[in-house]
Amino acid sequence: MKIYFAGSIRGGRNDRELYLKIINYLENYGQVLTEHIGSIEITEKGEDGSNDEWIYTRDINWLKEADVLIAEVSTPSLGVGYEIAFAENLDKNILCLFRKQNDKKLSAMIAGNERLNIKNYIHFEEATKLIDDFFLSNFINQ
Ligand code: 6K6
Repeated sequence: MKIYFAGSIRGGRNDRELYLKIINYLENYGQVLTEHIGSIEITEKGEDGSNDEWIYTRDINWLKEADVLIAEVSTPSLGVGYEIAFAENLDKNILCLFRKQNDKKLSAMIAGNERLNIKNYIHFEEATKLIDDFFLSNFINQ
């Protein structure tokens, strides 16, 4: 199982530690192609001298290769939104995890799409249960 995990980078890194925990949990189910999303070395500023064209090409190739896309969508990110639309067009299985906080609302362009599997949670433990349910219903119970 190849898993593409998507989480905000230039959209803001406030949830980075949560991404890392989710990535570690996802490794129970397969290979996470995008482990770096949880890395403390990747900041929203991009001071690592990254080459955008190289990153885009690599990430699109990984998306094509992936069996599933798990997107943490609580921090709004153009890149994550793009990846969700791209994966939808490739007919990938998609799980979007949205952490409920105050009255922040998910973009209608994600929340209103019936083809996306959008799940709300508050604590990390609930997210792990949602991940279990996703893999059970899409791959194990078939
Ligand atoms: C370092 C500092 C800034 O950027 C970097 C390295 N950049 C990226 N490396 C790997 N994946 C990236 C990078 N920038 C965006 N992505 C992809 O887009 C990831 O797969 C994320 O899921 C998503 C984040 O998009 P933004 O718009 O929040 O950056």
